[in-house]
Amino acid sequence: MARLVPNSTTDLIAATAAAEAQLDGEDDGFRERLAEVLPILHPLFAQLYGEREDGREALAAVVAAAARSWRARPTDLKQLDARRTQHPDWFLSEKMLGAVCYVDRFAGDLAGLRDQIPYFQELGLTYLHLMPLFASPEGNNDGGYAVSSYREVHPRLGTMAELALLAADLRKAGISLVVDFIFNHTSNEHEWARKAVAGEPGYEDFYLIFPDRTMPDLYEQTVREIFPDDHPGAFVQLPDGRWIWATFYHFQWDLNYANPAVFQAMAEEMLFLANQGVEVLRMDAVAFIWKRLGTACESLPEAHLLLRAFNQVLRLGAPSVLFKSEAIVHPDEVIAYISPEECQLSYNPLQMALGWEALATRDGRLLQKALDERHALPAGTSWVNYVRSHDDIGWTFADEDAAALGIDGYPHRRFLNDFYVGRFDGTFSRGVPFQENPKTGDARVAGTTASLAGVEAGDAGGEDRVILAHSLALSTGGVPLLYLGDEVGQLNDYGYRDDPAHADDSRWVHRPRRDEKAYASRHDLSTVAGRLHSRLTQLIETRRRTPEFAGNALAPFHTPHASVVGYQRIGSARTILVLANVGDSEVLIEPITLSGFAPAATDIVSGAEVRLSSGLMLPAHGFVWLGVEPV
Ligand code: OTU
Repeated sequence: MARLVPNSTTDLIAATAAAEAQLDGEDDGFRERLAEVLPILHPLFAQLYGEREDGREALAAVVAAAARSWRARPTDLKQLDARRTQHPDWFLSEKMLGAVCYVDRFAGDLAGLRDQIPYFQELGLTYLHLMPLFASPEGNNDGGYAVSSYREVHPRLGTMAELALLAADLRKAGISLVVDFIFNHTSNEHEWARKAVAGEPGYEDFYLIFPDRTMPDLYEQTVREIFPDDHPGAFVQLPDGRWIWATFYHFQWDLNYANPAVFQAMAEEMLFLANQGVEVLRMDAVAFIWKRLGTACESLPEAHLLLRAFNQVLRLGAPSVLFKSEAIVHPDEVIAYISPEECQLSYNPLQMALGWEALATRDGRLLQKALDERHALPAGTSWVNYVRSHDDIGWTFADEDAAALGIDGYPHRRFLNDFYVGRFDGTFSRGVPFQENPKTGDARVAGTTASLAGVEAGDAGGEDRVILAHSLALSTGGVPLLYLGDEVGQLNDYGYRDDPAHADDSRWVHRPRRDEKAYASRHDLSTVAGRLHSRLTQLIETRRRTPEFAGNALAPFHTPHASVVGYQRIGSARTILVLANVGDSEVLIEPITLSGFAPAATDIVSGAEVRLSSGLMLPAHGFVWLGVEPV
């Protein structure tokens, strides 16, 4: 064995030879890509694994795996690779629309999901995130986020062959399949986990196992508790008395990426999924993948190096696949994962949380500040904007942004938690607390969009708030992502409390099964489902025919009203001006505020003419998407 040496030609020659052995004379562009990728991948490996004897072997093995995977890659996927290389900005189109669902909760199994493709087309979806569908332990498995095999679909849902067929069918329908790459941890039932615990050579070092509390105690001086309801700290004890790193549930064991064999093994799983037709990998819990004593063990520089290295492996073996970052952390950290070389897509947890913050406070200033100062992204990348996900809502805004508006972050978060879990007098929200930590006062909120927005409580503004929240996700830029069920106003499902596998995880309150009745009445305007569905689909259709909504670029637009959020999507021929009122009373936007635009404007949702010279009345929880021209 030899060490990786920065700039060493011997390393490059060894890696190239390993690839050649797999290519066996075939190419299809692989060699050209290898020539571009190796000078990037090799230094990344040297930085990550330079101290280890086996780093160099892992590099050669990874490159060989990519070559093998490329040879096995189905022709239609190679054609997709070629198309996407020609149009790398495909995901920035105004026609992009995403949705997310659990296979079992929405459609029973993969076959049932396939039957929903006509509905997905009716909605106009181009991106479908299926929640984790891999083999996982029985009982609580964190909604599938504890993976026992990345190569097996959970038998209850179907088979890997069915998943590949589904991916192809979705692709034919213009929909990109997105699945999670849960790469921070595996379940305790994964083959690697069993072998690691048994001390099988080659696997002892796949996880972080310590003989006693010495190291865990040291680490725990600086790491956060993520799921304190499950276990304190970041470690759990094994039956033999040793301690293993488990950031999330006790059955989710963190992988040890300081071991190059772990990178190699996971790169192979990633390439495998890419060849099933997965077009976007949602990179779960990216912030946690590297640990160093004395730090928070979150968002360390190596986490970025790892993502870059994984990305290069994809460039070799499955060039069209994109990464979506799941970092629900401080906005400075979220943005650091977004670049063409790292994650091309990212959840926008700040906009999501501040949309809710604005609705609770009836004050849009913190959201406006985020749109003004924290929305811009590098070229070739995009936000995924959403109203809520399968997870809790955490108040991840920057304290310094709040302070600039005279808001103290800590009590503000407490207020928001109280408001959304229904502990605040006069609240319209029916949420449930998630992972309340009495030690830190930290908590997060669970609930469906309709329940959090006031529909469940029967609040008069409930439906308007649901639409207003979606208007934000559909108009600020990037890929909008719907949680299926929200478009028909599904309410909280308290039944999770009776299911032993779910009772301790309140996020199940907002993961209801598909409500057949609500879907059946989606065209009936006398129902909540019908009204929400009709208003929402009208916005979706408007977005799709409005090229100004492509990409992420947004210019602020300020009014003198604290409850009004404003921004412009500037196109080549005209501008779309969006104004939204998060308050409970109507607001008149004065003519002077709008005097920079020609008096004749169009409400692009209804098609109505609007005379800006008379000012503009925004109803409570109301908004407009206006086609305007500068004077
Ligand atoms: C993710 O979320 C998933 O989205 C969750 O559903 C999983 O439970 C978890 O990882 C473990 O796989 O703590 O409450 O960014 O907020 O990664 C959600 C930090 C979570 C975490 C996030 C995590």
